[in-house]
Amino acid sequence: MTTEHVTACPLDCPDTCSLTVTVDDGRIVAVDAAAGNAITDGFICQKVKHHAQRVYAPERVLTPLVRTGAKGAGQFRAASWAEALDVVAARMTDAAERFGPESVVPYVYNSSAPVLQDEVGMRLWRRFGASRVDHTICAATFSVAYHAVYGDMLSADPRDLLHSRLIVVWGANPAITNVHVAPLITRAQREHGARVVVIDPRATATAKRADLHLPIRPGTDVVLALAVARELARNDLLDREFLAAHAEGLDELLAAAEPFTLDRAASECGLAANDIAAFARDLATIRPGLIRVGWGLERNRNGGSACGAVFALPALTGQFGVRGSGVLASLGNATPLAFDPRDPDTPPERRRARHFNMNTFGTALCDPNLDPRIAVLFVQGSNLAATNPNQGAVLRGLARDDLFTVVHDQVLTDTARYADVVLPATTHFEVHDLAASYGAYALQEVTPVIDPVGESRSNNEVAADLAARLGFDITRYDPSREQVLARSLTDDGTYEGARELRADGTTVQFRDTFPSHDGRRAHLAGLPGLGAPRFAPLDDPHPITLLTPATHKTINSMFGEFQSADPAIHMHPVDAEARALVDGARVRVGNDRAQIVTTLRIDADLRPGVASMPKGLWCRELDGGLTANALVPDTLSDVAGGACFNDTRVEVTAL
Ligand SMILES: Nc1nc2c(c(=O)[nH]1)N[C@H]1C(S)=C(S)[C@@H](COP(=O)(O)OP(=O)(O)OC[C@H]3O[C@@H](n4cnc5c(=O)[nH]c(N)nc54)[C@H](O)[C@@H]3O)O[C@H]1N2
Ligand SMILES: Nc1nc2c(c(=O)[nH]1)N[C@H]1C(S)=C(S)[C@@H](COP(=O)(O)OP(=O)(O)OC[C@H]3O[C@@H](n4cnc5c(=O)[nH]c(N)nc54)[C@H](O)[C@@H]3O)O[C@H]1N2
Ligand code: SF4
Ligand SMILES: [Mo]
Repeated sequence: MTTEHVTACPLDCPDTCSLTVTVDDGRIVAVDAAAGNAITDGFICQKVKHHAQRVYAPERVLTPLVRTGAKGAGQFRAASWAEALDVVAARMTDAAERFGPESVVPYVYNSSAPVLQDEVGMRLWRRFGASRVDHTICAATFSVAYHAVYGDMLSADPRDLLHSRLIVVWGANPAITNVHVAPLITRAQREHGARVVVIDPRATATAKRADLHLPIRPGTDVVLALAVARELARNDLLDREFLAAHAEGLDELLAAAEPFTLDRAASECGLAANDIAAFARDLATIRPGLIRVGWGLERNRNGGSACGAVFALPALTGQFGVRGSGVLASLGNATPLAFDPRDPDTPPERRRARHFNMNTFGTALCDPNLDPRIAVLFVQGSNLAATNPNQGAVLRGLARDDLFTVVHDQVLTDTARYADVVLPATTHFEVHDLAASYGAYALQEVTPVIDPVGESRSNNEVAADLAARLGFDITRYDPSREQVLARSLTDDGTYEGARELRADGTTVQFRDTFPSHDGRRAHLAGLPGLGAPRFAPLDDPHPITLLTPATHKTINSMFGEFQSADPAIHMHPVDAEARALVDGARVRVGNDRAQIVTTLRIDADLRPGVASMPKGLWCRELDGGLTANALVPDTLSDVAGGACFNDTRVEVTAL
């Protein structure tokens, strides 16, 4: 019998589509768009159109597994849940007794899981007294910078792009990463003559259609933003009335901007001075104007000051208060859901635990002097072997004989291959939950459309199973949907209320939503370090900056099971010629951390000095088993300990 079900896509993508899933005889046969969602607007991405292939992929984990071969070899035998959970609970208890509970580390990310899938686990890990892993790998830098300038002010609504006459796309690639925003930009251009400015080192699809493309040198966005601020001030283009009423820190911002003349910015950013001047004029004179800030610019040593300076620009020109104006950032704070992970049973001495930064986790895993050393690692909703910086250290750490690793995942990822015990996880087609969006005003219901595949269990079920084995009062860890929801909703945020969230599509900044700082004022110079950008020494022995942007084939590393992005390195013709390299050549890409071998693609869409490889590759896609992440440094951004993926320097040589 064939049935159709409506659900939502909770994957780590801003769009959060409404889905129609066709099920035949208990199996998913098709996934497509569901009606009634203005953002989804009748289509979904090609990845999720083929999501059934992933649900039934040969890599899908169907039963608990216990390792039989060497770590990393991916050799396992099937085990029962009872056996697997007994072993995990025993290892956790043993580690806690011998080294203290902080020797147990839950590396739990779950950015592609429905929102409530963390609820039971968050309280369990705190009750246990485990170490914590801070979510710094993505958006931490961006978020801290946004908060410093605007506090809790909500993002502009992406649907308002149709009202914009100026659209600035800064360090974002909507045609790939936010596919329902790209057509809104094109419509604004075609139907309303909106002017589009794209600031990106690569000529993305959006950049190619833009009226002005500023192919900025990576990591210099703070210089560009400050030079624009200075230019606005010098040409009397500041909106003094708006600034007096709604902002603080103007003098500080302009003081930080003072050294960055047009000429200096042109030389640091690798842009034409008159393009920078034209951009400044556009910001002041074309209204309403909206800036879509992506995550490309946060991922380097200057990421925080860059985001902070960019976020301040629309305030300088008063681009707020009407539909089609403002900053399109993350809507992650728009959903009135909040769970309180402070379990009332948590003993006071366990309320403070040691924290790890995700971006330096490989080094931590390998560190023999850590006190206590990491003895038990529980990974859930992350494929850190493929997605973390400094992949070499991550893999060395995962290979440690004295480390006991548990991976709860849907498929046998690169990380799972190193596990002692693998636990099979449900997909969002198998659970009842919620999908909260970071790119749209929508909270949607995720409904189970099929039974759990194999013996897979949800995150909340696994946490409850462990709580029971660890001897905790299991009534507090009830994983049923009713109990999880009851514990998760804020007083004023009923689920029904949340679903109606801004259904009229009008969240206009400085009209419906304001900065949460005192007096509801923006803090233009809210971040320390603004104006003191950190640059690489000119004699860097590895002169090429390697970017690793998202691709249309995968969401991070998901879907790599059946459709990998091409692992080739793309390089500008000038750089290839200087190294006597031809298209299709096998090349070595290396720096002090690693050497990897791949194929060269000559690509004039890059700026000279910049190369690109896809993010999210599985290790098996490259001879030698290391991806671009082996080249990525585990240095941190200037605020929030953010990742520096786009601050990778390499040299490329013929093999
Ligand atoms: N198809 C698909 N969609 C996704 C994802 C995916 O993997 N695949 N991932 C999701 C996730 S987790 C995230 S965080 C978002 C990311 O969404 P985006 O931020 O849009 O994606 P990125 O590809 O990381 O980077 C965007 C652009 O930044 C540019 N860039 C790199 N360095 C710099 C710089 O220093 N300055 C400037 N101005 N630009 C720079 C890159 O060339 C790239 O075109 O996408 C989400 N959507
Ligand atoms: N080189 C480079 N690397 C990057 C980036 C970059 O720009 N360049 N970007 C980074 C970014 S933006 C991000 S967000 C990170 C993401 O990094 P990861 O979080 O490692 O992302 P994924 O590879 O998608 O891994 C998520 C895993 O969660 C599993 N999963 C999904 N839903 C569930 C669930 O309900 N339960 C359980 N148990 N498992 C589930 C999936 O099967 C998948 O294996 O990667 C970062 N890595
Ligand atoms: S991954 Fe993004 S674009 Fe694709 S279906 Fe899910 S929400 Fe929509
Ligand atoms: Mo991300």
